[in-house]
Amino acid sequence: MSIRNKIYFASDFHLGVADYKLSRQREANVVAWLDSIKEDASELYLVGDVFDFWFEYRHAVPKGFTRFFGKLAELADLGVRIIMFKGNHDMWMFGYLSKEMGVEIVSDELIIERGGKRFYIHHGDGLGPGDLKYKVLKKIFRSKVCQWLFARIHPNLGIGIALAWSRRSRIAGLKKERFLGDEKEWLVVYSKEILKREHFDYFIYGHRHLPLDIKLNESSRYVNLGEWISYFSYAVFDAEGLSLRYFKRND
Ligand SMILES: [Mn+2]
Repeated sequence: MSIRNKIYFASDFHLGVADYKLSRQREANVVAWLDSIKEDASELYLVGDVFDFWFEYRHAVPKGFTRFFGKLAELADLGVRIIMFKGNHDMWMFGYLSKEMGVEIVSDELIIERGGKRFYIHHGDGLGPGDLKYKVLKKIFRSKVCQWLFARIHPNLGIGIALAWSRRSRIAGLKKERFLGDEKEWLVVYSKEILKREHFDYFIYGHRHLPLDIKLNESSRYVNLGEWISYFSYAVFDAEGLSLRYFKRND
């Protein structure tokens, strides 16, 4: 009988980019990682942009990701609680993953308390100063009417357009992000704003595509989960606290 005493966090696998072959390699890394945590994980938080594009139609879902889904289902069946956040690339999850494997879907932020610590978790899109263009787009993307209209387009065309759009994004270039400094890192700014009103021990985000572990004050940290094209980064919380790690396959 294994002891499930660790909580894992990862984000931005962007399954689907940059092409089929690269995506399958990345998927294999993700699956190896999931396999390595399946015995001691109590909870798994996938903090957005797991897919480079995902849209659920009433009776159809995008092709691919079979090994990922298989491993995720295995974890779910073993009793690991799986929580998936909507990212800016894959916010169109409407219940398929919940029905198939009990995955809990989070639309925006999630506040949890574990081991006496308070966590603020969010994919990280549309927060903090700037990026007005995306903030408007997010309203459109999240609108029920627009989603209904998009679902009326034949999937071959709809998914085709979405993939073409998605592959013009930052991550598709496979380039590493650079740290901007505390004042310009918008999720640092955003977290510090929240701390003025409310205490959190940990702020956990994805979206930035850069693994970060930044001290915000004496008792708060901002951890960015990075991405899985260059870093294979994730965070784990256990009796030792929260730490940012890098997965290395040993096969
Ligand atoms: Mn992303």
